[in-house]
Amino acid sequence: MSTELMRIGSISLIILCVFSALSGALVQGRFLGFKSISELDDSLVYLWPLPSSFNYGNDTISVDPDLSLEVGGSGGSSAIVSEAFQRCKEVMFKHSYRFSSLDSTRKGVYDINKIRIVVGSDNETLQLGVDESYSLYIAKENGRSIIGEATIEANTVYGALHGLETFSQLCAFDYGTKTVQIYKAPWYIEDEPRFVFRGLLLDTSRHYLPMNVIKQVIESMSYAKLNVLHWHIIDEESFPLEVPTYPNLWKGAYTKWERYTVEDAYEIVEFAKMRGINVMAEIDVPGHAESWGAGYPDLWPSPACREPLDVSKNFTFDVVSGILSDMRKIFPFELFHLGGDEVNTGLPMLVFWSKTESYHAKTTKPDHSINPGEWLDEHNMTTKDAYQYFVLRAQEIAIAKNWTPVNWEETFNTFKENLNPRTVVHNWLGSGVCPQAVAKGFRCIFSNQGVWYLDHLDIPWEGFYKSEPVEGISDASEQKLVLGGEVCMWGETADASDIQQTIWPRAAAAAERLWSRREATSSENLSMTVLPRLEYFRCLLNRRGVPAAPVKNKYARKPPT
Ligand code: CP6
Repeated sequence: MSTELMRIGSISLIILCVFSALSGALVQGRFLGFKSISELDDSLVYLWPLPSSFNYGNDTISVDPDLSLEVGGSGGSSAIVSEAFQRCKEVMFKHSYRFSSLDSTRKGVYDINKIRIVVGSDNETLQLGVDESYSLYIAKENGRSIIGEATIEANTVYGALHGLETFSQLCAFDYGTKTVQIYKAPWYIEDEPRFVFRGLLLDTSRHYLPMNVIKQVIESMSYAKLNVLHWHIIDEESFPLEVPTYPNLWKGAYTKWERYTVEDAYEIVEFAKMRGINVMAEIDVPGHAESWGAGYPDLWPSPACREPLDVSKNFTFDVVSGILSDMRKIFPFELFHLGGDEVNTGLPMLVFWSKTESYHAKTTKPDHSINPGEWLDEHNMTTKDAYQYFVLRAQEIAIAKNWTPVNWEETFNTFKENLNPRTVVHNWLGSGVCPQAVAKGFRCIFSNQGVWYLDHLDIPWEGFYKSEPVEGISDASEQKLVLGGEVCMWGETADASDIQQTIWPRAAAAAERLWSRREATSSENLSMTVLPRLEYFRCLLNRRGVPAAPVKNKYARKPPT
């Protein structure tokens, strides 16, 4: 596929040269319309996600496989930059190394042999809203760039990482000349994301994911400029994380091999940071925490009723606090997800958390002088009140540890402004909660299950691409409260064997929605303007070793005429 595209590329390059000669040296890339079938491929810019603004020309320039790095600015000497440069070289020249022995005579004749990266600040703090902008200039002979150089300028190392990624996507191996080339040079790109939060959820409770798989997912996220890994570490099914303060918790792991040590978790956070990605950890309380009781059965309201967590005991909140204290040392990101979804305040809670005949019949708790049912009566609470009490108390614990709490939308749907005003409301139901949440001044994250749930295999890439996080919000100040969105890879039906194929390429469709300007992603004609670019990006993932699935079912393709 990639070579095929390259060949089409060289043929249509000739067409472009003629076209460009007629239309002037530089083409304004932002809103190029459809011209004709033969020109179509070349009228597109094969970058994913599309930068916010760019200009290009019609030169083809070659890139030296011995590309060197020159750094400037107070942040240029960071290891984050130099290691990213090495990774970038590796993926760019994967194919050319096979030919480099044939190629010694070509030394010194490449158009680009140096990349200059200038980073304004040496502050490597990676937090929500960190400046991710960059500019990239590639020219072989031009006033703004010295001969034979590509230049990346950014305010932070994280902007520089995005610039390197864009540079690597412009590089294409040409099997004719056996060199890496950049088409349509000179390039002038100024780029920044539309949303500050561009996430992917991984669920390591339903199926354990080995360290190398999590790392490969993080690496591939950086190709699509996603910047938050939402690590749904623990749920009902298993508790794989080591928590030193309560060491029996990871008795809830499936096996002793399917666990993450504290060091493993550090390693994931560090690996992600080196790629400009924050890790937002989650403990989903009180409704998705049954596995906690494997090590501490007292956390269950009764042996027969294992969730939600027992609201009546201080021990429950001691454990929540202990987990958060240990996690605070591992996860520096300001957002922490407290779950709060799918708490059944109906029949099960009424039976087990209320003072009923069946409660007393079904539970025996010799050590427990007060049962949750009596506790509800004593505190004059309904089960719904108890749910709110739990969520708010967990929020207070998280806030006291200097975290901003994120909660699934049921907490907002049920308690509205009783939530702490700093709460970030995380949408998942098809409820249109974001417009309601921002109208009340809450920030929100968009993850509508009907369009952004990767485990829903029936949602096609277009469904992901067309979903708009600020849909239904017209006020500009309210739109600003939408931090962005997140695609969710729940783990019930996918594990290490097929997770990348399930994530990609559809997560990339959402990634462009979250990065690129709204006008650029609002095309009416997705199959002409977006699909070929997404197919190219999927190929790029494959070339880089990521087993992304085909974008589209080709069986339905019309036969060539
Ligand atoms: N686990 C947790 C889940 C889901 C949620 N929370 C979920 C619900 C419905 C669908 C997919 C996933 N598996 N903890 C909801 C946020 Cl369709």
